[in-house]
Amino acid sequence: MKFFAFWRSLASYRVRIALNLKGIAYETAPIHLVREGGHNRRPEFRAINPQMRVPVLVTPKGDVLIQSLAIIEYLDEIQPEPALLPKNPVARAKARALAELIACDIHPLNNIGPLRYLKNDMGQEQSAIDTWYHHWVIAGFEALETLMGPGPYVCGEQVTVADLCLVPQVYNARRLKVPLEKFPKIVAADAACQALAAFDRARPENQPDTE
Ligand SMILES: N[C@@H](CCC(=O)N[C@@H](CS)C(=O)NCC(=O)O)C(=O)O
Repeated sequence: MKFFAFWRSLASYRVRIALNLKGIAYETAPIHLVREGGHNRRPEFRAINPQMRVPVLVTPKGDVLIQSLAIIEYLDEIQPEPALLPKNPVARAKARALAELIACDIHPLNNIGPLRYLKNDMGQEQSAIDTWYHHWVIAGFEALETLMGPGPYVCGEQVTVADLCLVPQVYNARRLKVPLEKFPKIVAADAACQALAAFDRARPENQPDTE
């Protein structure tokens, strides 16, 4: 598999964890999201993903897959073990809900493209952008912390797609200095995941394009 990604992209990080958990071999093709306005905006990458975002996974047959949650479900279907969704339909819906809380409701508000737009096109000061970032992460984490059970992982005993979304989001929150003391369950689930080799290998600092 060929994996277009950026070392500190949260959506790429989610898919890397899934690839590692499943033991699926892949080759990273780094796409720098910052240099020269973002290499994701170059015509050659736009031809691969018209959305100009990472991650993109290209299968051995040449199918081009975008959107981290769709890619993770694809990986779960071609390589069912270890399962990233519980078997029980209600538990499945809950795992998907917590994954989406992070991936659909927190992450898009603090993604590099929208933040760059706030700064460059809307003339916002960096301090206002930082306030915006913290506000949406904290609002999402407050809800998540309330919804989470006792652990050790986001949805209990099984590592699910929700953990694949949580760990990158916590990494980013720490990088941007969001205080996490109010979120003991989130911090504990992150630590439980980090203890697993598949999560460790997926860390941004362990990637070939890390800086
Ligand atoms: N919903 C998408 C989000 C993908 C996404 O926004 N990726 C970011 C990096 S985490 C990106 O490529 N941003 C480039 C930009 O916004 O210009 C997914 O889950 O794959």
